[in-house]
Amino acid sequence: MVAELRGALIGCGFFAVNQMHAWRDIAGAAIVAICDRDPERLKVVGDQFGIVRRYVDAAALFASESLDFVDIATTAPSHLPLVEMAAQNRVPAICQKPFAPSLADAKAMVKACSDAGVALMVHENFRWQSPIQAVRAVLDSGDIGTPFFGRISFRSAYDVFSGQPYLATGKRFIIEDLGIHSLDIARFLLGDVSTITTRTARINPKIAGEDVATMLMDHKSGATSVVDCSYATKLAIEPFPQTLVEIDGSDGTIRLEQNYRLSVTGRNGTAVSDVSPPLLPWASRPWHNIQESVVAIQKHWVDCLANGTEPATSGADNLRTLALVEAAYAGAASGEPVQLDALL
Ligand code: NAD
Ligand code: 89Y
Repeated sequence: MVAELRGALIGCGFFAVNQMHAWRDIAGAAIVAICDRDPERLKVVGDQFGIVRRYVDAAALFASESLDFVDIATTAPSHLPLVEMAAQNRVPAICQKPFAPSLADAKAMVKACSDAGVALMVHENFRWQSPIQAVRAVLDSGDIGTPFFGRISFRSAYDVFSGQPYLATGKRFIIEDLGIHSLDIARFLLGDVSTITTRTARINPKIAGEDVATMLMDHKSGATSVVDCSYATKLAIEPFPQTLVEIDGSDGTIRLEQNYRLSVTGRNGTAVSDVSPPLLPWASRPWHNIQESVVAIQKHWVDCLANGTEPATSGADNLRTLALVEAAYAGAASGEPVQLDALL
């Protein structure tokens, strides 16, 4: 029998609870220690998941534990020091999104892990949602031919501030927090981007950052996409946290619509299917779509460590998604299109 990988979780906040549930579902890895600088969060998560080895200081965690990986679930400002600490201790690391507050920090993390010869994966989980994987599978089947247009859309009025109050206070909001997933999905479905043009707005007067963003992208493949996201869109049926997708190809179309309805028109006519994610035993609606993707990406990490392969959302890959975020903010400020290659 292959020994279980010994992991530690750093950051026991709002979202980390999903990661802890997911680790319990995954064979081949277990969380043996946890760390949070807030003793209350350490106790809540430690008690809930029966983890006795607890640390308020990440340096003490690395000094005392023998680890096969660390799962960093803190917010972005702490990612650089924590990933660098993992690299210094030769421990492979998963790092939550947004990878970093700046592309320079992200590049430093990629370099630190590469120099240390340890794997680094960004927990960019939205592309692992089963409805998004279903869209990718249709593209791979060739049924709609060559894609020339895409729309990745996330529009909602869900109150994300009650669970994540820090989202209301930062100068940057929707592109960095949520649009980052949509931009990554656009890359996943249509490939890398050469140019992005962005418009933003703040509709909710109680928050500091932008809550609406519309981005037009030129993909290197020749396809054009629109990535639009909003937390100021009040709809008859609240779709949170569904990403809707439209792709037009030379031979047909894909539509991922509300309620996980997938409609594919291809060479052989139209097929409609329900691609709803399963409701895992520990999951709760409407978060179950995201929760299932957490299991999928963490399984992928375990497979990559076992096989020595690079994660799909490695640190190096995620530089291209984070560059889109930086370019979107720069373009929103200037009103001009921004070239991506100059940033990378
Ligand atoms: P949170 O503030 O609830 O939790 C973060 C925790 O990290 C806190 O308990 C804090 O005390 C701890 N922490 C911060 N710095 C630390 C350090 N240096 N050492 C030890 N502990 C430290 O935040 P959250 O809402 O759980 O979000 C965490 C991250 O997860 C964010 O980057 C957020 O964008 C991301 N997130 C991802 C998804 C997703 O689907 N991938 C969903 C929600 C949130
Ligand atoms: O933080 C965000 C994320 O990554 O997914 C949804 C979210 O929790 C709120 O926008």
